[in-house]
Amino acid sequence: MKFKKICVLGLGYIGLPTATMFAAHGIEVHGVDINPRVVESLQAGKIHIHEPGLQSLFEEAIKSGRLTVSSQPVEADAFIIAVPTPFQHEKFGEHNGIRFKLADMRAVTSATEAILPVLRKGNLVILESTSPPRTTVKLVAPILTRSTLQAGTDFHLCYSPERVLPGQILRELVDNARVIGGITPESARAGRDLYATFVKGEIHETDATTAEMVKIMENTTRDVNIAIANEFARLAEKFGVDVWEAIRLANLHPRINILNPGPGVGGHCISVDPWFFVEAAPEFSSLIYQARKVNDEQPNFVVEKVRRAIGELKNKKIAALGLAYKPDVDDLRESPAVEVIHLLQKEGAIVHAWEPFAPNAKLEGVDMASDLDSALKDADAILLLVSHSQFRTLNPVSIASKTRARIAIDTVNVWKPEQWQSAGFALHRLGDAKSPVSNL
Ligand code: SAJ
Repeated sequence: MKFKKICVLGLGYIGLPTATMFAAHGIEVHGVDINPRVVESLQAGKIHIHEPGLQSLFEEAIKSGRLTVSSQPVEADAFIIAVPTPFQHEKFGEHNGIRFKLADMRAVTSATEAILPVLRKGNLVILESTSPPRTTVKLVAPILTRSTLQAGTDFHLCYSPERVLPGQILRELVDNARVIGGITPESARAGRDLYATFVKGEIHETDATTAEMVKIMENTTRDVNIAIANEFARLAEKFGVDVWEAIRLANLHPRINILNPGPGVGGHCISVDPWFFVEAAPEFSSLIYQARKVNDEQPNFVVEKVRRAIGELKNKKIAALGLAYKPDVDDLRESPAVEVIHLLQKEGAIVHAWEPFAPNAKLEGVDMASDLDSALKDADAILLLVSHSQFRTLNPVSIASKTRARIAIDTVNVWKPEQWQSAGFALHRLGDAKSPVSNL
């Protein structure tokens, strides 16, 4: 199948790079977003997210005239839906005493409905949003069928998960293998033809529900693996061990690859997607559920660590470094760092937070510093929550000159204990019962 024009619904972390990439490869692209501020910013040539390399590629696409943006879909050969599928914040499901989060599919529903007036015979519709198993056949197809066109016969319908890592999206969009699940083999083939425009990785055709499951399985596996790393950190502290050293040694085994403990699992993917399995089949998801619980509880473990390092938390001033959900991104969604700050404040601590990737972010109940120095000023302790590159290279001697704090807590294992100790700090590391050395 040949594609001259496509329409991408949802211009966020996935939709915007995807739309830009198609335009950069000669396809006429119309991007749609329901947020007027996003549309306005993009129409003015400015991207609203931080992703290396994207701004310049986007500018070129806009200048070439191949990429346009508005709030309404237009007729096209193919439609890609890349809208958020978060979980509901107020409603929960329950099964045999297990309380689980529920997927909020409103954005997928309304994006699909928005396509209805412009859907034509022979079109291809692709859902990219991570979705519970069977969403394509049970939610998207019935909505599109309201057009009187039949899914699979009059138009093609696919599910194709995005698998790109924020921070490396442009490279991974091209190089990663793609899975395309069609509701018919012909749909999958049409999906392949579209993504082959720029994908250099292998493209695998399958059915839509398998593709949905593949996506959730990937992120669930990572969640479970991080949960076990977080449990190892707790166990190491109990047994007087440095978990980072233990992990390094365990990973010398040819078939072991333990991930990194940290303050918890955040972002809009890994902390959300496993719930899609738990919601769909709680009777078969007990391990997945437990892993979610371990990771969601990790911010509490960090707060306990801080308490052990500085004693009573009430009225203690803490400089919290990093709010993003992971290193070198500006995304604060479901960030464990933010959760740690809220919990510390609940205990009466006074937290001043510095996030270099989102210095102007407004977060309810979080006191944002305007720069590193003002976060450090008057602090009793420094708490590192995200291993942004610029935090990794901080010079403890220079930090010591900017603050009276002499206690530092590193939850992500990037500061070198000897360096911080010789600069006068007691450095406490998450998962390391051996730090600080002076306490041995
Ligand atoms: N984290 C740890 N320890 C680790 C690795 C990560 O605590 O060893 C934490 C991070 O700090 C972060 C969270 O886990 O809070 C998730 O970060 P991540 O880098 O593992 O993943 P995401 O959410 O940025 O991207 C994931 C990727 N999925 C997998 O690696 C299986 C990406 O390929 C997906 O495209 C993306 O989810 C998505 O959109 O689903």
